[in-house]
Amino acid sequence: MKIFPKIIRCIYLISLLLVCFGFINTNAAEAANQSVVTEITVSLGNEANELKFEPNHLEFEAGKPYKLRLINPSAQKHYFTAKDFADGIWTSKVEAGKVEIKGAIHELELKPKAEAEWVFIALKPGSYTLRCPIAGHTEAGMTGKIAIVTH
Ligand SMILES: [Cu+2]
Repeated sequence: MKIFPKIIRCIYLISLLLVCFGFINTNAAEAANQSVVTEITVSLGNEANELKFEPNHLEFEAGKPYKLRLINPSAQKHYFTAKDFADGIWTSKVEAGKVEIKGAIHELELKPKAEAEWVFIALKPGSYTLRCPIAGHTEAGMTGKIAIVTH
């Protein structure tokens, strides 16, 4: 006769666990929805082989997650160089092709037609310089400004 309440208690505990687990799952989904990643695309050069970043003014909000998509539609390679900016963010990963690189990144080189995604959280407010250091490119105007702002 003692075994029956034990089974009931067991079923009760299991259903309690299932309810808790469902609750945690719902909360995780809500949290993921709230921190929606903002996607921004920057072109390094263009199809006309002009030496410029498009756009050349970027603004990020401190504390927010971003996916910076870098593309190079031109016929020559370019760099995305913004070392102080890179120090002012927390890089989650850089994804290029089938490769994901985790950890701090300071500079990206994009070969013609290449594409990469830089996933990070903007942290340190400030104004940063972006440039392509390939000989002649910075001088020709391949520069930009990046701002991390607070609201
Ligand atoms: Cu360049």
